[in-house]
Amino acid sequence: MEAPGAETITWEGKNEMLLLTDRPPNYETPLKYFLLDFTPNDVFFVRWHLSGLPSAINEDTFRLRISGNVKREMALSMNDLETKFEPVSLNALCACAGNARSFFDPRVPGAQWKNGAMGNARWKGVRLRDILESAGLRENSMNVSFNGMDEPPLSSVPDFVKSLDVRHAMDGEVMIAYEMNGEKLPLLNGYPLKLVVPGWYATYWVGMLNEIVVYADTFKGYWMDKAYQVPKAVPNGNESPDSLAKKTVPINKMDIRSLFVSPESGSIVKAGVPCALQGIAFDGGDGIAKVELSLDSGHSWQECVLHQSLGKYAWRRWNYSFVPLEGTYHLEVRATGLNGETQPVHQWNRSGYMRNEIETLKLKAVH
Ligand SMILES: Nc1nc2c(c(=O)[nH]1)N[C@H]1C(S)=C(S)[C@@H](COP(=O)(O)O)O[C@H]1N2
Ligand SMILES: [Mo]
Repeated sequence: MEAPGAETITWEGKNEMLLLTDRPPNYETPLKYFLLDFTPNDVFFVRWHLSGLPSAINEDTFRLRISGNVKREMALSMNDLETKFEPVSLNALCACAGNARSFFDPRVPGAQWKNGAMGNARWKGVRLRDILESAGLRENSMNVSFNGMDEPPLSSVPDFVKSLDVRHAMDGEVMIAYEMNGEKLPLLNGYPLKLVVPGWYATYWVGMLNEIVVYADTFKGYWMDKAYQVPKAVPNGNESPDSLAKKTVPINKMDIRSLFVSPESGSIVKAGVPCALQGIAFDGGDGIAKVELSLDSGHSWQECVLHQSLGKYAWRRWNYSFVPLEGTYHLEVRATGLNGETQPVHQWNRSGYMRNEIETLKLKAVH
């Protein structure tokens, strides 16, 4: 397997990203950008499943269509969305379910992401609820599906369509974003519209969104029923390679995770001089209670300093300073949520999803 991140590319307003694949475009954000509260659009990770992407979209003729089990079918222009509905803003982390997949042991197939398949952004748009209310949901509605303008390269490949339960779609938090960090979305991040599903993995954040369909029954499709499945009712999507879970469910809320951002693992630091460790932590929206660091491979833990919250669906930065003695360090970091959840010491699943095993950072301190 080719090592990910071997090459850097610039394309369509993107800058200095790590290239995983070219067609479809899959680019990873270099870790150093996670020292910022918000991930700049020009280095925000890119993940597409299908290579049939439009190379340009005309904002004047673009329409978002709402159909199916509704009283009034609608075709909304960008101007309709920006002027006829109340604008809302939200800080939220968009994290690929397969982020950090390359660290699973034994290795699993799929895009070999390191930690850069995520980004924190300020999203602006309209509430999905407001759109569905104006279309008028019929009472027996069950599921709502979301489809973008990307297309399969071959008719044998299923189109990328995701769905949510109608109650989730109507919770007032799920939004249709037309801005990201104060600008229009980059084409490669789903211009002109991206579904924002706060606290849920990015597979639901359908980009280039142009079709919403309401169902009176359960939506069925490859990307809900076959792909993005995780072991049922098991914390952290855990299973064992030699006894795979028999029951699976569609992946959903993000589990709790913390990681090191700086310095990078393998760095050499100065003994006797304060070493500033920095990182981030996040969960599915219940909130981070504490982030702790261990200098002795998990025997004892010290609390890190949490930076100010950017909102419950955003990541939370943390830092910790210590004075290393000469020698080798295996540092560990773990987050605990307000809901009591914390990170596992070991974790694995066949598809490499929801990675949140406690991370180790190796440092060498020299005089
Ligand atoms: N239309 C469409 N939306 C999509 C996808 C896709 O392949 N097609 N991939 C999803 C996945 S798996 C992820 S991780 C996020 C990535 O969003 P980004 O490209 O803005 O980083 O988009 C989601 N939305
Ligand atoms: Mo993803």
